[in-house]
Amino acid sequence: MTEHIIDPGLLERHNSERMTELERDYDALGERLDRRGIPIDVIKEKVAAFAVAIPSWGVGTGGTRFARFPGPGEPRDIFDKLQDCAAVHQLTRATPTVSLHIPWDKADPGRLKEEAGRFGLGFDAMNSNTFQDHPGNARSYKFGSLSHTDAATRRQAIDHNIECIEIGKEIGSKALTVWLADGSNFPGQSNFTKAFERYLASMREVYAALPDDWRVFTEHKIYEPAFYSTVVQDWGTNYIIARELGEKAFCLVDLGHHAPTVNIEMIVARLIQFGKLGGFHFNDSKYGDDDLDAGSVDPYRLFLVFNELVDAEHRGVPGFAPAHMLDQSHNVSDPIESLMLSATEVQRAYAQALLVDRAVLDASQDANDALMATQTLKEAFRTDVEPILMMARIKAGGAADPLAAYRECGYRRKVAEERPAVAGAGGGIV
Ligand SMILES: [Mn+2]
Repeated sequence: MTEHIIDPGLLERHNSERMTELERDYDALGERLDRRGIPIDVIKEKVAAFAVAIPSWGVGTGGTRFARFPGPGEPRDIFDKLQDCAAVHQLTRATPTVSLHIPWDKADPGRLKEEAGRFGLGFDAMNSNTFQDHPGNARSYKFGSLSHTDAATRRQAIDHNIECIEIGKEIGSKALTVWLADGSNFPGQSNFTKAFERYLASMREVYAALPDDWRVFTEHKIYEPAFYSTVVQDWGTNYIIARELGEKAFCLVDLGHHAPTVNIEMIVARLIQFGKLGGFHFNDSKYGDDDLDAGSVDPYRLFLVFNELVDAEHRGVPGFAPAHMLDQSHNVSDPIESLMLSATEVQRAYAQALLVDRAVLDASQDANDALMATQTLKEAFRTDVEPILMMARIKAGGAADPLAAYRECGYRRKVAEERPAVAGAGGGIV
């Protein structure tokens, strides 16, 4: 029996107050979609089955390199974080798994599994951390980790990644995500070729420790914290890594890890075409790796990414199963509110992409009818799919309006009383 974080009676009232209007809106949208040959219930079922993982670090208030302004009721440890994740999932029904970050979330695996199980949560990809020094580490990562010039430092980083796999095995995770901060700040500081050779050699050892049913996701990032060069800086390098390592290695696309003008949806298409798309870290950005809420700045770009995913789904690409994760830093909003809305925005982009008339799009592309092709995408993007999202959530036991229900239930006030303010709860940005 799953424990509820938020009173089910409150949710029932919340939903029943909105049901009459929602049914009318849903039927009206259903009629419109019917004219386009789209059965609304099929879209609703697909949306209901769509899930996105929450990063454990996302429920704490984030920060910048200047400061962090903690909010009330910050989670004190991974068990508080799991509780916050459960609140997000109960209201949205879209976030059944949590992605852990080691060593920030290190705890007894048995207890982790038990606590997550209480709330019906599972564990998504494990995230390793070799971008900062941890107490007890013999070697420093100041000048790198998996690609460090010093073999003993590389060893420490390799062992840490293997430890993440070992913990993950005990709690039911099936993937390891490796984001590498290694790079250089000065021209000449690092030999590009040697650094990449060392990285590949290290990753081969990590790869060898993967169980057969696991995947490893490597995450590229153009810059930061290194500002001149980064070892895994772009999708081309990432593709080479996945190809070099083997069939369990895939590329992870963090939407914020590209230059502002880069065509991310095309990268997604390329990785799908060559069987190396592992998954996503969803977020949004204006300038760099801003880690803003998914869909908050450029919802059309998010839609265009999902257009590629639905295209692959539609074509039945073999083995196509990308992992969906949020990776955001919430500096000025309540992290639970941001995570709920972001999960909803990702679902929205998926629902809109499902509405694209693929036959018309194909025909327009073949006929070089540029305007009709782009209008076909716009028609889907302009469709207000909110009634579908609401109905899918309610049917799954969530809230019609997660934000309103969350504010109504007083969860933040309650945990603020239970959790005295703590410093450094690990609102990381990766
Ligand atoms: Mn990321």
